[in-house]
Amino acid sequence: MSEALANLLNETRQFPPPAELAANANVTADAYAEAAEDRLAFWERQAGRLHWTRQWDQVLDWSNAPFAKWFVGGQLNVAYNCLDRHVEAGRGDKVAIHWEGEPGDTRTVTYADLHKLTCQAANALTELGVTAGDRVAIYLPMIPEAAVAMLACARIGATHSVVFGGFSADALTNRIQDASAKVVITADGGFRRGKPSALKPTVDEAVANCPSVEHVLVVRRTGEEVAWSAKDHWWHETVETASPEHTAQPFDAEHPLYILYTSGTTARPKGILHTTGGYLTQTSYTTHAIFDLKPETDVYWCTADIGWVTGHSYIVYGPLSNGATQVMYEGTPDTPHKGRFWEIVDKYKVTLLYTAPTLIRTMMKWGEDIPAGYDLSSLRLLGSVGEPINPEAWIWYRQHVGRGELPIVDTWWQTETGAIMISPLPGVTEAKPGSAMTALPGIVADVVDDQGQSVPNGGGGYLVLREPWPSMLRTIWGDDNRFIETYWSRFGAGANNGDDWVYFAGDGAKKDDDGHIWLLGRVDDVMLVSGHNISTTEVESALVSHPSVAEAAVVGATDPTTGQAIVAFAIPRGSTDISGEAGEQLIADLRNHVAKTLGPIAKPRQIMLVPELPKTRSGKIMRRLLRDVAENRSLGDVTTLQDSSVMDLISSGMGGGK
Ligand code: 6R9
Repeated sequence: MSEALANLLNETRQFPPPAELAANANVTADAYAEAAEDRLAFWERQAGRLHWTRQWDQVLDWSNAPFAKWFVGGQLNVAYNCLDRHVEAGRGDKVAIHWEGEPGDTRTVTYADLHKLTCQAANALTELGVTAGDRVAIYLPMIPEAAVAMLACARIGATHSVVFGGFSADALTNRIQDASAKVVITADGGFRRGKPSALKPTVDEAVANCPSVEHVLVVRRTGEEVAWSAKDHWWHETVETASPEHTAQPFDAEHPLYILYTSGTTARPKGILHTTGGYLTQTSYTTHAIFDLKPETDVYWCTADIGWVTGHSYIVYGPLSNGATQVMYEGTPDTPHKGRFWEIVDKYKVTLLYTAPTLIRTMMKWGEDIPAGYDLSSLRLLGSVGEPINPEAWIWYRQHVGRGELPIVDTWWQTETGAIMISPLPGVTEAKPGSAMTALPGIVADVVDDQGQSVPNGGGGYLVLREPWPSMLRTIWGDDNRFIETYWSRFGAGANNGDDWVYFAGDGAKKDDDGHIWLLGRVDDVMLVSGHNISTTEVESALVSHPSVAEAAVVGATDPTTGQAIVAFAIPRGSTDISGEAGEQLIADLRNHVAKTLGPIAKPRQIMLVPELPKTRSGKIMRRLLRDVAENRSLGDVTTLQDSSVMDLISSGMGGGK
């Protein structure tokens, strides 16, 4: 890229924290000052929130950068921290998980229940020959056993690799093979969109090509018929009959906790490796600080899937290490009706809700009458993660879910960072809609230009992290070179540019006039139009700020005159008329609206009105596929697509185009 990303959007609204929340917040502005004074001492204090069986000798060993070691010499058990210590403190009867199955069946799982099941699963895995350092693949629906399986691995020091329940046999095979997993934990299936959706046949297909797999543990969830082989064991016959007595052994702070493959919109998936002490320290601290979690009174709900890093850090490790009560939901937001999420908030009196922009934009499309039909007065804080949240979606979320008064924490982070890195603090920050605002205490983020120079306020470029952080990835499983090349070779020491190692996040960002950070999407998605870099996020936000648009995706398509031209795909809001002439008129209005909002350079060459957008299973728009459509190419790899029929709808040109 020859110049910094264009800096077009001018959003000036700002919302201070509610006074009561600010007065009682878990974390105040002092945290920034404390961390600035001594970053390592700050993290050392956060590590002290956990139970260690051996104190560390050194907070950070960065002598072999970019390979970090945090809390060197310290020992702890992650499952002990998430379960035993709460039970030992007399909180065994506290609800850990209010589980809601898609068909409406429910389970109430207390900390004592979760502890017992995890001990049983730890014994069963040990019985099957799993020892510390072995890898276990987990391919489960959103049922409590998913958390149990992860915690049981952590308890015995096995490294888990959770694979999204929606991934194909090929994707599962590659991931099992890459990590040489010894055991797979799965289920007959789960419920999705009102129907049982089988998982076991996919595992059977994968395991046939994975000689490393010795055993398959199968949870019975749907009760559907499954094929059976000598490697298979029913969970209820193996785990639920095992001894509930199990003493957690401590593991080294740098013991591998899990591998998680990034969805990878391009190329071969990367097995991101996270370890024990630093990861738990930062996931635990951020849950406490950013969600202001009060374990005695809050009911927390993160709507992510366990197969995504958000499910790892903010369903399992962060909330459970804090002793939270949370909701876990198996299904989709529109089964059996479009009010399902709000019904759940109402039913369990959810106080802290953490979801994704894609969900919020979908709710916008369905209309505000739906949340208005439920009592959402229990909510006190809202969170967002996964993509840049467009200012209008932010405002809608605050207005129609947050009664026009709740704080929103827009949390930027990645599978690689393990935990939240940039976010408002809910009792401190005056939030701006669409901005993740400020690096957390103890985190050093910056925006740099092509040369790696920090840009001044008002400038745009690449998001980088200048100092190592506790929950950082340690490497790419089995590929240290790729780890260095992907994240550490663009700027700083790895690019032979200075002594300091600089982490390249792959996201475009800008600093506004106050120095607050705005994420602009993946660098690969930036468009180069007549020599100007334009961010897809900003054009999308301009489109979403039009009252007739619920969601938009923008790509740069090759253009003979401008190099790239902006092509937009827009989903109209619920009642919008897009037939014939009305559709043509809307398209013309939208092009002018973007030109007026951002300037003529950002006016899309073409806008297509579509019913849906292609998304990954974690809800991110797959712009790569839309580029294929915009450039009339046949579609590339669609394996990570949530719903492959979406592309047929788009390609068939529903709603027409210009
Ligand atoms: C947690 C997660 C990481 C990528 C990241 C960025 C995008 C996530 C965001 C955000 C803007 C936010 N992203 N949160 N962009 N604002 N609040 O999503 O991990 O699946 O690895 O994706 O998601 O582009 O680089 P992961």
